[in-house]
Amino acid sequence: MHTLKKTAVAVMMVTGLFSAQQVFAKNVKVTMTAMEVDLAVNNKGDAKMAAWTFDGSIPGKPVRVDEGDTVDFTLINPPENKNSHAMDFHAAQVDVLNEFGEIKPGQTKHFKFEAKVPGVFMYHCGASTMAQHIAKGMYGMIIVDPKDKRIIQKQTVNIC
Ligand SMILES: [Cu+2]
Repeated sequence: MHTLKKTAVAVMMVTGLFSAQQVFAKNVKVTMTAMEVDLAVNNKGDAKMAAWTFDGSIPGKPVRVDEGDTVDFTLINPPENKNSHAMDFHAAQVDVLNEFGEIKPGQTKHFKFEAKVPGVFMYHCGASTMAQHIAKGMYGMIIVDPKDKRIIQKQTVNIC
C-alpha cells in the first residue's frame, strides 16, 4: 500500500475512533436532596444523631460515570431544612465559587461538568462551616472510569 493511502486510512481510523467516543459520551443526570434527618447510629436503632445528608444516607450514594461523560447535577435544599448546603465534586473542574456555592433552604442549584479526569474522587457539602457539614454526613464518592480501562492518569484536580 502506498504511503499516502496508509496515511489516509490511519487518519480515517483515528477520526472514526474520536467520533465514536463523542457518540458514546453520555449526559448523566444526578439529583440529590440535602436532608437534615435523625439517623440511627446503633444496631437497635434507638440511638440517633442529628445528621445532615445527601438523600438521607451516610455516605451519600456513589456516582459512577465514564471519562468524557457530562454530569448534569441538581441539588435540592428543601424549605424545611434549617441550613444552607452545597455540592463540591472533586471530579469537576469548574468555577468553585459559582457552581459549588451554597444555597439556602427552599433553593435549587443546577450545574454541569465534563468528567475529564479518571479516578475516584470525594464529593461533599461545601457550605460554611464545611468541616461541620462533612462531619454530620454530607460526603460520598464519584468514580470516573477511564476511556482506556488500562490507564489511570495521574493528574491534579480540585482539592478543596
Ligand atoms: Cu451541607
